[in-house]
Amino acid sequence: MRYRIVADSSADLLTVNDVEFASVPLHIIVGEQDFIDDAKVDLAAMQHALDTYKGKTSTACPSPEEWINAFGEADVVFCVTITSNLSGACASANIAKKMYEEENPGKTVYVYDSLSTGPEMALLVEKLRKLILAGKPHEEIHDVVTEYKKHTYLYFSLASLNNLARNGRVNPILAKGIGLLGIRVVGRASEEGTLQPLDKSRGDKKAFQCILKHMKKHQYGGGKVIISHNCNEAGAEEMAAVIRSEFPQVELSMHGMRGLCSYYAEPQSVLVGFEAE
Ligand code: X90
Repeated sequence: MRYRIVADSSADLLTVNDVEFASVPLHIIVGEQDFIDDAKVDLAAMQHALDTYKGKTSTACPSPEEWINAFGEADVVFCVTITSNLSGACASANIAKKMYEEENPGKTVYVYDSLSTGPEMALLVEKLRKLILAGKPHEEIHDVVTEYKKHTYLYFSLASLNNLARNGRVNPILAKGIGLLGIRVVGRASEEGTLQPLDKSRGDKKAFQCILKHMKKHQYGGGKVIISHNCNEAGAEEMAAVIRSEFPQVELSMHGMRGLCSYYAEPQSVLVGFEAE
């Protein structure tokens, strides 16, 4: 049986070691330009276009056909999507699942609505990878991942909410003043899979302390952490140092965001996905 993991590009993953994996790109639309969020996207050119274009910009989720192409020939597909409350990607994946299963009797597609994005999706993918490599049957993998998902979280420090507000993903009133004088909004992916702002902080340092405080409220006890950043490697390092100062043994990785997350979590933003109780 061929098992495959498929995730949309908001997970920031292009490859996953030792297992079959495919990333399905979302699209970032800047005027006439369609930046397809795959391995070839020029992130600097995209940011430049965003900084200079005066008109409306937006994003688009993958079509069911794009998902089906990514399912390939696999017998079992584990498909991880960005939150269904802010994107059509999950609905589109569910249509693809139905079509794929109808056309290929005996094949199974599991769709996981992450109710989140970025690093939290990457944690789910990593869990799926481990279970596949351990040779577990797909029914068991599904049960374990469904349970695991209840114990993963995503917090953010955002340097601007402009693109989120302009595209109707947060209330425009919230967007005011964020980014000016280094003001960050700290918040999390809510249980419904929406942005839940919690605090405003001046500067990264305070924002990261605030994130650690929230992690501990979730009984964070040193579980795995994935940090992503948009042009803020120093910030990601600092967030990591804050966590390590209290949890020196933590298994932690960091990476730069790909296109979709970079569009909404604008430059200087940092996302933190973690496992807790
Ligand atoms: O379908 C589409 O066009 C994609 C729309 C995505 C909208 C939201 C993306 C959020 C990206 C922002 C910070 C983390 C928020 C987590 C909330 C669940 C990153």
